[in-house]
Amino acid sequence: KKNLSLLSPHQIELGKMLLEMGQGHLFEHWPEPGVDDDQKRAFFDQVARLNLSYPGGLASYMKIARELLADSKDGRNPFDGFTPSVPSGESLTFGDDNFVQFEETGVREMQNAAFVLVAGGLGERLGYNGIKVALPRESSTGTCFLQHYIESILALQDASCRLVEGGSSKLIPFVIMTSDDTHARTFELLESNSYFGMNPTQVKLLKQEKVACLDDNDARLAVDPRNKYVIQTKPHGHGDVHSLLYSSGLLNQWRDAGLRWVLFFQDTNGLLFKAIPAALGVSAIKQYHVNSLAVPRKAKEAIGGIAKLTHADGRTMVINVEYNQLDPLLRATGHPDGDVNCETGYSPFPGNINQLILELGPYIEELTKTGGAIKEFVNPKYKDASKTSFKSATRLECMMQDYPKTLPPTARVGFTVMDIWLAYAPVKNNPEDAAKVPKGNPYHSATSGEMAVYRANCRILEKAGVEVKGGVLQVFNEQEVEVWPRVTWKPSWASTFADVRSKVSGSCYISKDSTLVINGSKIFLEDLYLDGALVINSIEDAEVKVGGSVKNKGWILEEVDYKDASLPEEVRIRGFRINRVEQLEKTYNDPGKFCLKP
Ligand code: UGB
Repeated sequence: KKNLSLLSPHQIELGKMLLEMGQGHLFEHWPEPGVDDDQKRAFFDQVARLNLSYPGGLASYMKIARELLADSKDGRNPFDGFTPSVPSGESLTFGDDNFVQFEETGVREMQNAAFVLVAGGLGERLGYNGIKVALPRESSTGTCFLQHYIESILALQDASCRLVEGGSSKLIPFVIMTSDDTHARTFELLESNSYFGMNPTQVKLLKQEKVACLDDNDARLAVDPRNKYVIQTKPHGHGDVHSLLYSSGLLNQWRDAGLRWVLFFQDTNGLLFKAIPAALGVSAIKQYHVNSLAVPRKAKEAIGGIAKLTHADGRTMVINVEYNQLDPLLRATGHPDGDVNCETGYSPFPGNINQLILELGPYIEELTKTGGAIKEFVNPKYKDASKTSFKSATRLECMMQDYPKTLPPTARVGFTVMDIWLAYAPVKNNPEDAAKVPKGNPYHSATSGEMAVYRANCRILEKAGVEVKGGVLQVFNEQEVEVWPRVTWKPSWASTFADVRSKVSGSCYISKDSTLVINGSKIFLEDLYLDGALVINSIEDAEVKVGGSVKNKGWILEEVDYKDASLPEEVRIRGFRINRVEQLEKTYNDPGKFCLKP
């Protein structure tokens, strides 16, 4: 009470709220006025921030925390009363007529889309020191994830404009959710690279705040061990994206601008944009309010399973069951073996890759009711079986894919299953953990992520009629991966399978150790025989026909030791580097038509 004179009326209100919520311990050590006054004020600044950034404020946070902590202590799980079954969704096969149709519809709809990248996570499992979106997606060109994402969105923007008759050149909005851990470095990466060609007005960074940590089952707020005037905080999870979008006012702006779709995606999936046009086509044709992208899932793989949950009272929902919850849920509902593969060699539950497509109108309607609050969970690590104290402070968390949990039964919630090789290759695990992944399960490492890009590009070329040699098994960082020719192209070269088909003709061949870098949009491969490395750079107005026979020593993959500290971290985590021994590189910087035929 003696310290009240230091505080503004708003701070006094916040103090009262904390006392009423049983948080008196936060002030117990406070000395007389005149000592540490600035720190006391800073404490209330932090309380005000925590209060403002949580839907319903801190009081609501503590109330929900007590309920969830009590449930956790009693061993009650969020799926109590629900029985899981395998849901039915749209299943697409790359390249067939159906797929091509969905892609075309998707590209048309891009004019009405906004993209949201959740990139607030530090990627503790990967253990990389930088931000994950700055990692190269592949090391042949060194293009980082963020550049690839931006160029993919720009390519879709242009493609949509070309396809829609009289289409206006609408700029697709791009939001990046950052956190204190990633914000400054993400901004810096954009600024120092001129936003990778995107108009800076298209890009908005929304920073998520951390939430207060909790010391016990009464949700007593944890004091930071390093500073008694600071409440300890931890990340709240990717589910924050919904409340941030809502409070930013962007959703209404997008609706007023005539947009219809919001596409959410994660930080390190180098294949994702190969799946996006078709997935948006599914949303549009099936009129899904919510469409989650999925791939066949290996049992125990660290991706959530999409399940239909039916409650004893008749309620049903199609929702992600997170990977750590799927096994216990199955065991508790009559599946004694838990999360196991079925006769297909995969889990019967499709794997959630956390690419969500939401229809904007119903999304706004829902958020108007919820403020963007997402059903949370708590995962305390208890000291012992009495479940009364924690090993370290815990906090509430939320996931963006839990958005459908509050939707009414009338909501159209669906999902779209795509081939793994086409749609999903995240970079999440460090080399040691990746090497321990059970045989046959995906590594989700920098090594597998890069190899998957080459494999997907080669397979797509094969489908378009190119003869490609490859698929040789090789071990890097103790992970056995398929090695294909290092084929990369700019998103402006092809956003869809139809684009690839229109750029490849005649009889083309690529040998197994070749590299092909297509760095331009109007490059046409015709009767090309490639056995080596070929790099073609061209400006937008140069049309280049590439054929004939290209033979040279090429670019060689050299194994490196991930423990070799003399190498950059980006290289070490892959277990290989590229030795550019010899290549044919041609650059076309003038407008016109050209023919390369060595
Ligand atoms: N992220 C944030 O932006 N803020 C945060 O506070 C935390 C994360 P992880 P996770 O598809 O591979 C998810 O850590 O959470 C961003 C799904 O829950 O890579 O273990 C972060 O930057 C799971 O169902 O993954 O698992 C990153 O972009 C499954 O689908 C994203 O959120 C799995 O991803 C995901 O964070 C998957």
